[in-house]
Amino acid sequence: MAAQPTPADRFTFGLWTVGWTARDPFGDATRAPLDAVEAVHKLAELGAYGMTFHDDDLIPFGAETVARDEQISRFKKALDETGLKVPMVTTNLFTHPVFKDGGFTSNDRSVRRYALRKVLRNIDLAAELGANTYVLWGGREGAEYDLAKDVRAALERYKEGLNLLTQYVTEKGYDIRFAIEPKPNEPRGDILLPTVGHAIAFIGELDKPELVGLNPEVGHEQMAGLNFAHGIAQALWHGKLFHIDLNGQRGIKYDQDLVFGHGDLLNAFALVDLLENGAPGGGEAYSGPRHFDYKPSRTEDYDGVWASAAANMRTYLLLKERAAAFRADPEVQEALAASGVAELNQSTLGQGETLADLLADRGSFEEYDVDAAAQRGFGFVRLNQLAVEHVLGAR
Ligand code: GLT
Ligand code: MN
Ligand code: MN
Repeated sequence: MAAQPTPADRFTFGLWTVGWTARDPFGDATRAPLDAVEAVHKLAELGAYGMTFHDDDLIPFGAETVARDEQISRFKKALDETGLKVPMVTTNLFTHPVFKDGGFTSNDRSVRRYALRKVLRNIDLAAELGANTYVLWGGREGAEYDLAKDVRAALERYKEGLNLLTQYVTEKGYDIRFAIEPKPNEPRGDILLPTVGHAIAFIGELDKPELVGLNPEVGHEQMAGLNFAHGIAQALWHGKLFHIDLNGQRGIKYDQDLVFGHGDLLNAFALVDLLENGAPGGGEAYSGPRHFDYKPSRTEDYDGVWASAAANMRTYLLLKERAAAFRADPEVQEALAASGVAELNQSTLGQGETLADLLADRGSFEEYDVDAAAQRGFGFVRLNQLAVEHVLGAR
């Protein structure tokens, strides 16, 4: 089994993932802090391609310029030694108490100005490190109380913030695009831009929509009871899948950030099939980094942390292998055809056919045998069983 990751697989990890010390709302940290340099070496050994970080993961909040520069140069040295890349960078606009009512959409204007400056400073570092995606997760952009947040005004301020960021990278000539990460709730009671769909609609209102896309996370859509593979298919269709956060989630509850595949495994299979092979009828596959945003469970020591990091990559590769076998199986191809999956690629009107032609086509309506057509069985269950058998390695 080819489940040994290499940099060619383009697996990346947030420094905040393997570096999570496992403090939660009910209990203290169960692990000692992890040095960024050690994380770089460990991830490289495991076969990862890159690492990502928030400003404050790498450089403690409020560090003096000298300490900041020193930490950046230690980090760059580790990247040089290992060849690990930094394809994405992001900003922490959620930990410090100043962000308790949000960054770009805080009711306090001075906080909004500070948040923008914090992001702009870190974009310079992202550009210096060669990152071309900048993620914006607005975990504190939201509210607990409906009357305490003017959502219309908050969206205006969010838009103002994004417009300033796209203006900045354009003026600086940076090759950086922004990726909004939706989440329905947690830490706020309700977060703005809660799902892939909300974020796509918002992007359409921006000055430079071509510079803004999405970083959807498996668990965040599943927390809202949504189908992640469907969300990703739509993001691809809009040309907006700029980045992705892979992890696992078991149903509608708090954000679990489990290892990829440790939640809804069949949906993870459909997702990997889509990312690797594109939709069954063609269309764009995903070419960006396969980024894991998970939390090594609080029960694990550092051996468990590194084992869980490896598990994310191995599970992805196993599913990739299973997806290739699924696609190559003649019985699957036959089942896809019988189910009409390929038929959905045919346009509903024929080549050159007009609306008037459709209206004149008696066979499509007046003489259409609705009852006969209603008899058709689609065979979707058989197709799904074939998928299950491929996932289980039974075929
Ligand atoms: C935080 C969050 C993640 C986001 C990170 C990027 S921070 O850990 O839970 O989903 O991707 O800001
Ligand atoms: Mn999450
Ligand atoms: Mn995430």
